[in-house]
Amino acid sequence: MFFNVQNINKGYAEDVKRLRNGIKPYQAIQEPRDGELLDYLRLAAIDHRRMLLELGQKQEIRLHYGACMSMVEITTMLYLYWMNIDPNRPDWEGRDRFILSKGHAVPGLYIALLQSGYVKDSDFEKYRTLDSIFQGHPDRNKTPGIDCSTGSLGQGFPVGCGMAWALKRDKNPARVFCLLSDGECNEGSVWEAALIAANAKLDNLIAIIDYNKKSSYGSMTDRNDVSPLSQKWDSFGWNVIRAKGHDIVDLSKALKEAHATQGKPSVIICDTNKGNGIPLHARQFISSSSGLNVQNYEEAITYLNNLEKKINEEFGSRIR
Ligand SMILES: Cc1ncc(C[n+]2csc(CCOP(=O)(O)OP(=O)(O)O)c2C)c(N)n1
Repeated sequence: MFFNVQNINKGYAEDVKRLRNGIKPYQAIQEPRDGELLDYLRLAAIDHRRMLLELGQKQEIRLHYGACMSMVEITTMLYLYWMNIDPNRPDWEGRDRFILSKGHAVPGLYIALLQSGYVKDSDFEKYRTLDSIFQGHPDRNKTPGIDCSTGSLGQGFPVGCGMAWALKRDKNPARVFCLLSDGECNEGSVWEAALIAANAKLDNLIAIIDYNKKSSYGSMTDRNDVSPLSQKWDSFGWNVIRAKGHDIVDLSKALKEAHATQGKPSVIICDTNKGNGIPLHARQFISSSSGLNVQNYEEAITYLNNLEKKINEEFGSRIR
């Protein structure tokens, strides 16, 4: 096994999949009805974070922890619950498409692909070697489940617009989910594509912005600020939804609203924390691809273990 974490805990993604089985796609999560599912999704997000930390430590790589940790609930929600996908058939025509336009956060996408069943634990042994399916940025020719190669910010989203347009033309009901970063909204290509998508009424396109308000070297407001984001997207003709990006229930409500919106594309602007789950990142700004020393790594694992314990204690009687 590459990830020890799967031995210590209980593989919460499997529990999510068991409960998810039989539920039609695109249903909002409701409390208290879906309490157990919700708890497992939260726990799967903790697993995801621990695996990211472990990957970084084992491979001694600098893996954009901030960017990856910021989007965990978003990809957990999409891959384990929301999207209409079949990991056994990555090329199935009817699948929803996901594009990680903020391609530097690809380690997080690889973990989501592992948890949902596209790739195996053992695939991580060769992580970022020449013949590995896992490269430093998303590569659609190498990794099952990846629909678009990205890495140059501002590139994936326009491709997503083209995909959504083609799906509409082919009368394919699949959706395109495209995850962008806030710093990426500095790219002109984002706004060209946003304009086209609204004019083409691509209501099968859902842009999700990981709005953590920090870019590579500091706060967005000190650089080329993109605020007010909501007003900008609204003026480009998009249906704008605001969500708490680490809150599974709020994300599910936002996705439901986007799903129900007709005649225009939707953007979900998610308020997030860069490096969420790593105490060091909460204390101070850490530049984009910095590693973690052993002390900060262990502190993060302890923090996540305590969070897991708290969820299990609060909901334990229902869970196991
Ligand atoms: C066109 C382009 N310019 C520069 C980079 C280098 N780069 C990698 S990550 C990053 C910024 C990270 O901040 P942000 O876009 O806000 O994403 P976050 O890490 O917060 O998710 C930059 C400039 C790139 N990948 N593409």
